[in-house]
Amino acid sequence: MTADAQAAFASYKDEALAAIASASSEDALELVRVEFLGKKRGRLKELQSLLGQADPEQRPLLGKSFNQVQAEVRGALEERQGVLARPVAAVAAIDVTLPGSQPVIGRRHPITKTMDDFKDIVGRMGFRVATGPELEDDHHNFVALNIPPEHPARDPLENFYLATALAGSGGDDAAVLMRSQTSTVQIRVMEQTAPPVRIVSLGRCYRPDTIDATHHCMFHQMEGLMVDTDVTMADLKTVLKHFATAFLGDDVSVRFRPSFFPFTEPSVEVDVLWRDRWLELGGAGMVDPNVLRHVGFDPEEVTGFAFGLGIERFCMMRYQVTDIRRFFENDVRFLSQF
Ligand code: FA5
Repeated sequence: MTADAQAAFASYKDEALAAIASASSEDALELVRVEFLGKKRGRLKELQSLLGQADPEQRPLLGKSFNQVQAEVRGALEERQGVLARPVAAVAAIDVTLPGSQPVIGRRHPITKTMDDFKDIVGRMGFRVATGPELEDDHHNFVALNIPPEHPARDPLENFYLATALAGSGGDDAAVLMRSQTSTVQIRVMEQTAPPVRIVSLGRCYRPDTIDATHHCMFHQMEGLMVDTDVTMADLKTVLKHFATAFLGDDVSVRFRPSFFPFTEPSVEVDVLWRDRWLELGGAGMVDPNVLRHVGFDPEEVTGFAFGLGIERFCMMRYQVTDIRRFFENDVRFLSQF
């Protein structure tokens, strides 16, 4: 009987320790506890009854073994409980000096990605990237772009003027606003560079437009400017056609519609036909002689074209995004699709 009881204790212990080690959650471990240590129906109960059947003189020895086995199983269970209760990250031994084994979960925002693609495409056509400030003065946002003081584009309802500017008198030269277009960079570049000029500038613009599926109060434009001795409207269309084809594919047509911008003459709206739909993507034209004179260029010697394209609109076409607001909501379910 003693040998049988000892064997039963040993197999109880082996099975209990194996079950504890393989329990992978606190719930699973609780089931193991009930099975092996439960007071009412568990396996412990069977062992106790073996003790009860043993000869009285053997009981002290068997009782000692029984207590040892029970303590060992209980100890293993408590240790496992402690491990399973800890957060996963703390369980794994982390060597922070090793390279990360997780796949990279961060990615470029679709607008950033689109801007990078734009820079690649126009870079191949010889355009270098220029930058300019997002907070602008009256001179670069309006005056040098041939926008007179009474022009509606200067209206406070059309622009985000800063408080200092609004406190000043109307038409104040030092007025500061959040730039409403990237055309400001044309001026900044021409002020610093002698012809020939071939630049693009990509960045944020701000307008108090009503926000809807295709308009936002903050959006991005790509400005293009080329000035040389004999730049023509044909060059403008060729560059835009190459650009649109490189970004959207071969099945693209570009159309010019007559329009008006104070800083170009003639001026056009640029439409793109893509998958049977015409979409307006920006404005363009030949740089107005007044603008060239303003920066010290001689309009008898050089001509130029300029364009300003809405980056969100291109991005929406390419990735079939139907609402511009998605770009700025920071919803990872949307952003992770790109
Ligand atoms: C301009 O901003 C001119 N500066 C473009 C230009 C540059 C003309 C150089 C001539 C020479 P317009 O206001 O049309 O033009 O804006 C150009 C493009 O910016 C629009 O076609 C559109 O794609 C985008 N855009 C304008 N407003 C918004 C807005 N609220 N939300 C999103 N995109 C906008």
